[in-house]
Amino acid sequence: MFLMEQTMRWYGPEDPVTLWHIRQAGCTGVVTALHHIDYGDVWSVKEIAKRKNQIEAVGMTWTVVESLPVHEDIKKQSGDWKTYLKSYKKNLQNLAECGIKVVTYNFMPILDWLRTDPSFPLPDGSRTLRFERAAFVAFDLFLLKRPGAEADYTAAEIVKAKARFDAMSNQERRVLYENILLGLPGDDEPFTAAEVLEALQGYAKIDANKLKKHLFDFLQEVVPVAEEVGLKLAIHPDDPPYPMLGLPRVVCTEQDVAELLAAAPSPANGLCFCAGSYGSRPDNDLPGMVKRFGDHIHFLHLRNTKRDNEGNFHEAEHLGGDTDMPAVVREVLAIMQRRGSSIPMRPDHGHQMLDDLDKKTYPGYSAIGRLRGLAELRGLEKGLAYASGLA
Ligand code: CS2
Ligand code: MN
Repeated sequence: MFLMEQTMRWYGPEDPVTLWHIRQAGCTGVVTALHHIDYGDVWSVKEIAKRKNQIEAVGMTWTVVESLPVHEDIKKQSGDWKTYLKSYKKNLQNLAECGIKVVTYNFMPILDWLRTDPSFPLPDGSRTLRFERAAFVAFDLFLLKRPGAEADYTAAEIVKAKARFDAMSNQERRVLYENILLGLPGDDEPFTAAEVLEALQGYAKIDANKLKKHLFDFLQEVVPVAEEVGLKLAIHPDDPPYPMLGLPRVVCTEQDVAELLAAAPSPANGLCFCAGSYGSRPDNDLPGMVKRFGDHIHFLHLRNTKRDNEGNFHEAEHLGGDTDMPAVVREVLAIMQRRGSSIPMRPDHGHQMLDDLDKKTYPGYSAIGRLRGLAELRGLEKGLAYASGLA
């Protein structure tokens, strides 16, 4: 019987959640990246091996690289993109040489995930990440002051955002601003408004079709390299999965996934199936997607979200929220038995709870909250396996 391989993300030696904590949570694998290396630069075999040894010294394996970032120039096909493409391929070769099997990346322009509040209080006193539509619209219109932003919202949304903004103190406005521009996970320096507007300008002529074409071109270049060196690529979906700040987002729906898989057919062209990201859209059928894309799923982020009908959502308990997690895990179990191998899984984020509340970790990457998620997911999986006669 094949069960999911349990992993957690580790941000490296600076992470307050240590490798020993991850091991004590029951993980056999670690998901990490060389966060100290600038985007687009080469990860040398020496640096990769050093990190791998640190993980193995604690009795775990470096199971997945998350992320090997794609340089903005590749997404825009501008500037030095051909040089960055070469470095990307070199990185795949170096990682494979060190025995890494799965590499996660995303193709979101400029920003990675985006929330308005990384520490939204829940009724039980724990905290979670939340996206509030009116606060986000207020940020776009009145804090960032993005030229032309009004055209992206309805009149009713603008009125609501204005009321929300007017009721905020200066301190609340500053906090909202910083929350939204937290930048990439693992990066403490928020962008300035001027930097964001300039970066957005770089995408002024890139619509969804063009960005898709750039993604497909990228895949046609890197998938054969991954296949040759025995690596699996795993693209993370866009989060939230729709256009933001006038930027196109092209990995949001089942249709997007079908197209990107068809653009470079190969088992190496795969997915990081993030239930949290896909699940924040009501039109994505998650168990169905797992079933249909099973052969291409090389990494799982199991996380739940709770949506409302105003476009807000928060990260719910792993077994709560809108996604039918038992149905997702049941499909994952079926795929693993069919493929005859385990798929690595991490609980993605967790709530801040108990002692987490007094600690500063990367947003979403608390120790106890993730441990709770992981423990519930592994219990669910074992239970389903027993019930279906697998165990
Ligand atoms: C992650 C993403 O913390 C998170 O939300 O799921 O940041 C993910 O690591 C990247 O998008 C993958 O490239
Ligand atoms: Mn994710």
